[in-house]
Amino acid sequence: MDVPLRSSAGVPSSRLEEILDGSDRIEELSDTDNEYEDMGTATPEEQANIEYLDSVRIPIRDSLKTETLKVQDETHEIILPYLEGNPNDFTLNAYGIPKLQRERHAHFLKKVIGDYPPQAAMMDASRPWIVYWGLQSMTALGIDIHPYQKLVAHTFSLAQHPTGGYGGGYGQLPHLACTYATILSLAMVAGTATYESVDRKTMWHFLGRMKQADGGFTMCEGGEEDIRGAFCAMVIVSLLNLPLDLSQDAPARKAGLTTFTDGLGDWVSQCQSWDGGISAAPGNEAHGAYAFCGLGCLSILGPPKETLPKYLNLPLLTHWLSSRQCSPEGGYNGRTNKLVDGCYSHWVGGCWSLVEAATSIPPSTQLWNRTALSRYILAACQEKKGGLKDKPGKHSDAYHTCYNLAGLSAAQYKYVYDESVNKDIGSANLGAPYHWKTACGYEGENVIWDSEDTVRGIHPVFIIPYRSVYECRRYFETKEDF
Ligand code: FPP
Ligand code: K
Ligand code: ZN
Repeated sequence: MDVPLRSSAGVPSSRLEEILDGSDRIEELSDTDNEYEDMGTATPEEQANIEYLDSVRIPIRDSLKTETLKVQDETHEIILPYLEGNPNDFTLNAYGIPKLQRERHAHFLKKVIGDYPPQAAMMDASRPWIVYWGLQSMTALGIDIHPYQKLVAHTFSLAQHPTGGYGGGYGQLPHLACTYATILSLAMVAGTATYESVDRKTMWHFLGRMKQADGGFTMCEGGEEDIRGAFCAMVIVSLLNLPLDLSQDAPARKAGLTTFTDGLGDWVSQCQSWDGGISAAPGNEAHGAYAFCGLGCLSILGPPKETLPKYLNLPLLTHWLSSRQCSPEGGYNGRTNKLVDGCYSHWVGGCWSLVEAATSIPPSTQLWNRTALSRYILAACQEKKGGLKDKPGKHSDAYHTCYNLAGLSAAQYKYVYDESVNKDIGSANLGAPYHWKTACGYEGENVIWDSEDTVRGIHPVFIIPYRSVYECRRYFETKEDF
């Protein structure tokens, strides 16, 4: 169907009705438009808001009445007031958009990293994640995390398992997700003693035990094999500069595999679904979080220009990714017919720099709307008490704070892959991801943030600061094997 890309203005109402399937939403849309036209006294900022909202009200409607459509409509109703006005009474920037509420978020993050009451015991196995999300959010806001260095190194030294890898805490079995969040946290706080606290040899054995005969990785011994495992394993092997050879006790050796990377690209390839997205494991439903894991894994296996087109159908993936941006909300959803959520600002928004590094899409091509995403994050996902969240009506948490801020960075900066970056490191063993840099911050007419609302640049594959990534790898490149 030929759907107008701009507002309902100028579209005959019979045509609109046809497009909107005669639902009561038509009345609402045209009423709202009339309201705007009648106002006449809008400030320039209000006028810009009105024009923006008009431009994203794309009335694509499913004619089938379902529960999905109902919650979708309810979600619009909850979110629109935050895009149209300022219900939180936040300070506004020069574009009439809530400023990044730095002090509120800093206050929230201090509590995230601090002590927990006894009721938090149920989250114990997620402790490495909470530390990672907290520290990464702080660095994105430019908060110095050095005061936490010793505490973080000590916390994780207790969670290291004698057989290799990290669990959620002392005595817990090692798990790839815990190990991933731990290594990223340790890389962020950095320092020789921190780096040296990692037992690379037992880590190498642990990762060897996760490698499967079909090329993928399980999350823990006897656990599920999915694309998180493929990504987490590559992040760890690469950052710690571990030998690529599988240990002799690795079960995948019995199937003839000899390295961590054997069969991995093909395994990721099988995770691309019929609609172009990427799923947790071959045959499953595509999801934004897994799309990022798949692209991240391939971007560590080699330069994105080589590995992405080799293992993925990129035009189909690009279509699927761009279909994740929700209208009129402006943020992303994680999968087809589901709701917008601030964490997908990163899981989907963060995919673009990896995809762009693999294709020759001219910079003028707008594959996604950075303005709309930033608006969603700043206007709808900031919690008054601090922290960022899924959507209005939800509470803020460390996870959504981390990934909203990472998504904001993806909207605000152009990250590029450039072989001439860090010529001294990354020449061997999964060295591709050490050649990224920030080309520029976005500016011009699509910018709706003040310079004070910009977050720090973030390494687009590892989602920690560039410096943390490069220093860590540089340190471990001085090691011969173990
Ligand atoms: C669905 O939740 C969410 C998933 C199926 C994926 C969750 C995975 C991650 C967040 C990423 C893991 C990444 C690493 C690196 C370990 P839902 O049904 O509640 O949400 P939805 O409706 O938005 O799909
Ligand atoms: K969700
Ligand atoms: Zn979420």
